[in-house]
Amino acid sequence: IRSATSAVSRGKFARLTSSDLSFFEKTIGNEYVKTKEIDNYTMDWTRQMKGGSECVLLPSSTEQTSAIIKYCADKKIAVVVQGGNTGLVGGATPIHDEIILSTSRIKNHFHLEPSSGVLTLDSGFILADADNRLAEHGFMMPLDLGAKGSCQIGGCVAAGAGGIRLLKYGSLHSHLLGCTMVDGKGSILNLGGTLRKDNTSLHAAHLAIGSEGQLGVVTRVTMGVVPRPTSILSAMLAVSSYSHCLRLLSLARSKLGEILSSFELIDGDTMKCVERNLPLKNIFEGSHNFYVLVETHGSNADHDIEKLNGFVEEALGNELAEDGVAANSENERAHIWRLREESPLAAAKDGYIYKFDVSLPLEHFYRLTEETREKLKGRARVYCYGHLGDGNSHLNVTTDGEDEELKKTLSPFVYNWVVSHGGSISAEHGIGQLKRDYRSLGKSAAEGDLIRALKGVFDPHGILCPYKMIPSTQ
Ligand code: S2G
Ligand code: ZN
Repeated sequence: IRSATSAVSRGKFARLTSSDLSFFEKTIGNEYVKTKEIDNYTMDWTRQMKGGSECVLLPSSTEQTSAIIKYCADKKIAVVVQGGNTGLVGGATPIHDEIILSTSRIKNHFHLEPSSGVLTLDSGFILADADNRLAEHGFMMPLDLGAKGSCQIGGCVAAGAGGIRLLKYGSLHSHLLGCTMVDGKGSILNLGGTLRKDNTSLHAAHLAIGSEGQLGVVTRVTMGVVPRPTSILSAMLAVSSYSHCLRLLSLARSKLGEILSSFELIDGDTMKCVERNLPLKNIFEGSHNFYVLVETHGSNADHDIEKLNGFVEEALGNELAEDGVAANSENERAHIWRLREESPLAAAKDGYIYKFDVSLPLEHFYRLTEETREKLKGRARVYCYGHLGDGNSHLNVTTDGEDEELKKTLSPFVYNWVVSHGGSISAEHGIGQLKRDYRSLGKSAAEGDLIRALKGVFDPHGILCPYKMIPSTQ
């Protein structure tokens, strides 16, 4: 277990008392105030960060959440907000003894307006469950990520989740229409609404996206959902060089156009790691330097199959790819995706892991991996997989033991490299505690002042998720 950031001293927050606990029990019911066996809440998904909360609260509504936050603001009790706890930067787990407010039970309201395709749902709905409920009406959630089976829509909004279909459907900013948020004073803010077009004020609901619990607890989300594609096809290509991958991306955009939904990358070392650490076989004979995964979403299978096969044939024909296959069964499509979606699991099994989630201009995207591999030759293994179509690289580094010097030097090296090449130190995973020390890299002082001022408006007592993305105004 590591404290991911430089040691952050505990703020001037109250210590929990028995009268606090009895207030919480009176407000939400004894069984929803947990003080025992709470490791699954105090430890993050990577099992590498753990805090010392003494209690977990599970309110079932916006109103109960408001009563809790009002009380905590009054008593100066620090609170960390948690959805499905699937995050990768320790944003939803405590640093010290912040109490945990889980949105897991806030999942009563779910309303789809079928003619407009506008969905209003409570924040505790798990992404996959929401998507399954939409399927019955021919709709689909516009985002999909590996954690879909346990991440909650409120947490997706608060984390600014990206995932594997952002290329076609856009980010959550393309879909969020409104949200209910309980701010750090316990006030219930109903921001935005259900209209696709409402230009009557600042679009304050969008502040919730990527807010990481700093401004308030998202308890309800209103968003546009998308028509469920009746034709979903996937192909995988084996590629010799990164420049060929980029040319394949251009070819995919021109040949697949509006049906292109995903364009993912797995580099050769990652594929070898997948084959070594998981019972999963590469779909191609022999090893290649890169693998590209392409998915299309459309409404006419014949039309889509013709376009995808045409794309693969042209890629092979003009030698952009060394090998390529369009999956012709659901099993084959699932296998192709497992190779990509289980790359993180394979890397996690490879030793002590340093995970990155960076955005880079496409011309620099793979250079970072090459320079890191060069720098750490013989000392660490370096993997790269990710959403090439979005310019989002998941560089992962593993070592056999815990290399104390690397712990200190790798993140500064990677993050300074990324910022100096016009990139972002966090594409979709956020800042949390893991990247707290680098949050202002490449940012202007004026922007920092504005962000802190906004934090002060929403959370004047600084009780929400302290020690993380936004320095407290206290
Ligand atoms: C991905 C999630 C896991 C990881 O695979 O696209 O966002 O290892 C990641 O970063
Ligand atoms: Zn990702």
